Amino acid sequence: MNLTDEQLLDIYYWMRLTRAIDERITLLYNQGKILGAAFSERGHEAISVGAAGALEDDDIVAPMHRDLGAYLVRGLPAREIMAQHLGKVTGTSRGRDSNMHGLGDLSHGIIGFVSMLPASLPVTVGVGLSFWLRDEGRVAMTWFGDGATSTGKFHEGLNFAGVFKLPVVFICENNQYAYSTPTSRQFAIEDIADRAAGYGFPGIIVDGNDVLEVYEATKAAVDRARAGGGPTLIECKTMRMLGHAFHDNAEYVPDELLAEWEKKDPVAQYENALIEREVLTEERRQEIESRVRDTLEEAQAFAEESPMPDPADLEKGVYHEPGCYWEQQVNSD
Ligand SMILES: Cc1ncc(C[n+]2csc(CCOP(=O)(O)OP(=O)(O)O)c2C)c(N)n1
Ligand SMILES: [Mg+2]
Repeated sequence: MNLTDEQLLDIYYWMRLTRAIDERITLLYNQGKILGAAFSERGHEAISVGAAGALEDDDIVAPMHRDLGAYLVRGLPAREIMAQHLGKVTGTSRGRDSNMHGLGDLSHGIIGFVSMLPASLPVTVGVGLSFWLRDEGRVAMTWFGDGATSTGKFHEGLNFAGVFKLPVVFICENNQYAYSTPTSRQFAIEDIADRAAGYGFPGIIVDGNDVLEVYEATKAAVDRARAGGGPTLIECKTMRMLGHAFHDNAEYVPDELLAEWEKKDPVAQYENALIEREVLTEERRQEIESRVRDTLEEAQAFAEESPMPDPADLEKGVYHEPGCYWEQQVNSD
């Protein structure tokens, strides 16, 4: 591991910021300020931050609904993420949605998240294909859950990437549940990583609660992809610590399982490791915490002060074919 102390602390900052925003979103949801559903990524911070941190600026990512840290690490401002959750015009979808759906910004190399899972996966493979055809030395990365691996898009996407040795890194967040479906009802194998062999490239298993392990494995996969070695599937083992979304109390998840994983909380675990290595002093911890708080409060204030979208703009930014059924309806009024 050749990360400097400052880089290690930078990772800590992103993990703390991710957790703080996640907790604030929970609070805002409970206060009824979030329109529609909202998702928590609690327990997934090591995967989103660790994997996104292994990329270069001009690489492209397609994160999903439990990857708040990836959006932040890639430079999407916290204030836009907060505005998105409050359905404000300053959010990334300009008020057309009010949670992770629609989160994205190509100016930060982030493909907008689409809720049909895993719709972003074949798109990421397409991005990898364009990088490969143009010999650009860039890498595409996408995240998806254990449930997403049962879909045709996953198998077709991985197969295509394997055949052409595309520069793509697949990050699977195996959090043991897809809504209420446990992995034992999802697939008949133990490890999703085994599936990569069927497509002719490596499948690796990492502790998804250990940010440095996620970072190291991802960095190796990214370097390999950039050098023309082809794709890698990285299965990050973790646990979904809350319900599928906040409306789901997840009573189908055994308490003992949650208690066991709570002890492996990725943020607390990393903080303790940095303290033990004497990288994180109390002074630095307080300084980072105050930066996190400032960013969070500024983001929430910005979001709350932002206007709701103007109903007259409803059709702006929405694609429809000239002369299509929808346009005919509008014109016939
Ligand atoms: C094609 C499709 N089918 C069903 C859904 C509804 N749905 C949203 S998330 C989800 C579970 C996803 O589980 P997983 O892939 O394991 O990701 P996790 O939410 O656990 O992170 C389902 C069934 C959807 N969004 N898209
Ligand atoms: Mg899952």
